[in-house]
Amino acid sequence: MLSVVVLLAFAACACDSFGRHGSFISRRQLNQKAQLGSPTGDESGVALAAQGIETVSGLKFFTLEGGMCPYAARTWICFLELDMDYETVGINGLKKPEWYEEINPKGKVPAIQNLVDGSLVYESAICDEYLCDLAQSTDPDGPPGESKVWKLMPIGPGDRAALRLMNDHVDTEVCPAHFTFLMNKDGSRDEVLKDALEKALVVLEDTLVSHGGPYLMGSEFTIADVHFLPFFLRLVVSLRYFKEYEVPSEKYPRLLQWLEICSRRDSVKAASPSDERIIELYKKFVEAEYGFGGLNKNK
Ligand SMILES: N[C@@H](CCC(=O)N[C@@H](CS)C(=O)NCC(=O)O)C(=O)O
Repeated sequence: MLSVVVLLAFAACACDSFGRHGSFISRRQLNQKAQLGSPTGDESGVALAAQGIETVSGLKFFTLEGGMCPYAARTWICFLELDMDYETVGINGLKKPEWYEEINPKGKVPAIQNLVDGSLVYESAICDEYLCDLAQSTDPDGPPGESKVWKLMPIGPGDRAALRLMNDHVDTEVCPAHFTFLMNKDGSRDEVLKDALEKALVVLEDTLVSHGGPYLMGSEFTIADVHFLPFFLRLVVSLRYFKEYEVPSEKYPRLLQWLEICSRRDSVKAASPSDERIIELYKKFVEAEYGFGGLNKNK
């Protein structure tokens, strides 16, 4: 049943075009380019994907055509925040090219291919940290010894662990609670499911308070914000439309303020679909008959 929903998502994503960021290369164009350099057509999928495209960084970003995938949105935001050069390759989710299995054996987006050293990276959380690792540098004017400059990641081991724990909470608690509530068709269970979601959201509200905001890790915008943003945006829009549920501002003032502040960033604007497109896509989820709870267990 899950695959039905995934297919619906792909169907909704497949026909759209990208927003203003990232040069879009279709599968057909990519294959044409690949075939030009591969007269015998017997190269591996990775080689095929790698041919014919040049960026300074040599980084290719695999995402769904249409740019609606919230996982890929995370990595997209990181590319933009880190000001990294990259080439976008849109994958048609309904008709994934065979070679894509060699980029990501799980067949999912996002994925990154580094043409310089051959690295293949997938899973959004890992892609995002990978980009931070690549962008990380040493401040020549810093104190003697190591003086690392990180963007989007804190430096201290404790902070880094806290960030990863928060991301884990989003994936394992918040996202499943959102989808379970959204998809529930038994009205008598709505209250319980709403409470479960609110309980999961309290952790993030409390974190904003304890870290002092305005961002989840404190004064700096980090991967923790990136990780939750695409999902919280979809949560707010979908629950308002389908459940007439507003995230209560008296209970979550910091969280709602956080969404507003983050939404002003160019990177977030670029990777955020309009409310209309979110509703259009989620209509397909909500109208599908299914028997599971929690679409996004981040598997
Ligand atoms: N755990 C993965 C989830 C990624 C994911 O599920 N992406 C969806 C699109 S939004 C996908 O590619 N699904 C393809 C499939 O399941 O075959 C991550 O964090 O990157």
